[in-house]
Amino acid sequence: MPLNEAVAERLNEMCRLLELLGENQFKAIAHSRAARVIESLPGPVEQLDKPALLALDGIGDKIADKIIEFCASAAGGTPRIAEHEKMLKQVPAGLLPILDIPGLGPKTVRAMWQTLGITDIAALKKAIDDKSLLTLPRMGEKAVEKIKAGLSLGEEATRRIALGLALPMAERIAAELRAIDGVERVEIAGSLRRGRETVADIDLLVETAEGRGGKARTGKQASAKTDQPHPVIEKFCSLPDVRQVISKGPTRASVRAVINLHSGRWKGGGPDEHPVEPTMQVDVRVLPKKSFGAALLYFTGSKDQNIVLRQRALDRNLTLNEYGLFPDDKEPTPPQDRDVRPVAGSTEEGIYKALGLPFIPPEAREHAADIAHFETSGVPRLVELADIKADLHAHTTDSDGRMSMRELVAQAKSRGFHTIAVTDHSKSSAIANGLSPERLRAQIKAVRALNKQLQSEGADIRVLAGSEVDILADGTLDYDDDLLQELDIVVASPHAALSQEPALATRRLLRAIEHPLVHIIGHPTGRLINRRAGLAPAMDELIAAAKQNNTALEINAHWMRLDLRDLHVRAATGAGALLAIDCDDHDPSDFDNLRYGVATARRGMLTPELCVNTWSREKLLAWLKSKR
Ligand code: DGT
Ligand code: CA
Ligand code: ZN
Repeated sequence: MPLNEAVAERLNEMCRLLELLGENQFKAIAHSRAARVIESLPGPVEQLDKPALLALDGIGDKIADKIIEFCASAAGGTPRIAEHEKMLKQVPAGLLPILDIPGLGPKTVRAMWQTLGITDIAALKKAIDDKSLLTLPRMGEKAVEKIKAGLSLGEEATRRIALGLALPMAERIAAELRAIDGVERVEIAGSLRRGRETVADIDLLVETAEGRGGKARTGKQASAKTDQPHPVIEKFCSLPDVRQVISKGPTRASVRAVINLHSGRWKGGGPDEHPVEPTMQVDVRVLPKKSFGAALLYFTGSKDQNIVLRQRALDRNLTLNEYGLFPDDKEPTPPQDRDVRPVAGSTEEGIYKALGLPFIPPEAREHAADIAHFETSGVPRLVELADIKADLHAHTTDSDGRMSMRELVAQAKSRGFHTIAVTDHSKSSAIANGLSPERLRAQIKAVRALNKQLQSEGADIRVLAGSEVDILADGTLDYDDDLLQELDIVVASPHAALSQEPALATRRLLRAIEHPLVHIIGHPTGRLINRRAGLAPAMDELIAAAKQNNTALEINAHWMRLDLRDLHVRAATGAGALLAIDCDDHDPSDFDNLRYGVATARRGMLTPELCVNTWSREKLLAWLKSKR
């Protein structure tokens, strides 16, 4: 593996150390610039000699020497840069994570260290609590609040990875596992299968052909110390994306593997903002067919529902574990080790059935108390990807999108939609090239013309003239009513003033919900996962108003947003309010985020009836018209 990433990582760390040591700022910046240059090199950095390095834009004499020092020592097994090691000795190790806290710059961290002796996060928290942090120059209550918010966001960001980063990564690894000889089936389990907005790790289950080591390796035999790792486990541990093997046993392994960051809007969701190559934990377990369903059920969780299921089994004189559902004969040794014939085990459906329960979709497996409810009332028919027939929030090149109106229509059509709304930004969103009233009027004309043309082409898709109009801080909208009235659809969204007081936020959003010309409230809180908390309005009041005014609340499907979040969707569906699942498309690939929105909707128990995107075109247009 080329050393480019390792070199870049080391240079970035040197930049941070230089900043902490209060050295010349230009020297620090030179290191991070060099890191970027090395990162984007097309070939291995270790093959470049000094003249070749110096020929690169952004690499000077001293840094070139350090890169050569690093590569030469790497060849001997321990890559090192003497100056880096010298600096490491001068800086307490606990300071580097403090530098990772969003909103904390090296100057402040250095001041904390030098004047208050803060050398790790625990000490920083203490200084916040006992208010000694306030004694630093330029450190007021506001700044401390910001650090506190950054601390909790930063902790969350290093702990849990966004769904939209973890799922593609899990799918990639699953595909690599499926290609291994003897692998019959691979499934994603854990919180990822339940569609949580963030996950701590990736849990994968692999079914191998019976007789190829599958049967003999479950249960007690597997724990025998002499047992060698299953060939699939060995292959998994040596996949190219694996950076570290945490543990490896006969039928299971834990590794850290590389997270592929997205290149589009919002690259990361936390870990990408760190210069170090981001990785996350992946757990793999190898199983035989006969217990695959039991393992899938167990490792999908949630833990809370597992506990209820196990108790239900005991109440029926059965034992449920990750190997199967067995008759409970009260023997001390686990039934799977005595070859007791299971009641069920190869499928989840079989186990639910034997426990007298309907099949519970993974997204509905979060809360323990729901099981009793599903038993008596059944599981509602939750919205599915295939139900979605319209996207009602999309941008074009007229504002900050990357698609023309034509391209937008082509994307929508290819996904089987009957309707697509053009909702570019309004004038206050200046950085997003929001439309002036004149430009919007011209766009409305263009939409009408495009519809005529599509009709003459016989294309079965309708384009709606719309806007994503800013909800200003006081709850008024960014266009006059007579202009809004001309639009087929109005999505009203908050974009600025997102740290406003909850009471103000509630009033602001209520005004927009009650506005007679508004159809949908776009990303109602404006939060960004792991990055920005967003508004914290009284959600029950918003939901009640949305229901009363027939206004839909959006589940923005972008994995950085998922706004409304699952719990609020659940409250909204419980109250019978309308919801929209929209991709807020800026780029063709944004349409692919729909599945994250649908997962969030399902976690919120959303049924097709309450989801405007599933309606027929006639029903959808009638609703839109009702607000004109
Ligand atoms: P995460 O990883 O924090 O995003 O959430 P999960 O739910 O994926 O949790 P994880 O990876 O620790 O465990 C995967 C599943 O395994 C979990 O959903 C339920 C099951 N499980 C893990 N530990 C226990 C346990 O102590 N008791 C029971 N009943 N089930 C457990
Ligand atoms: Ca997990
Ligand atoms: Zn927006």
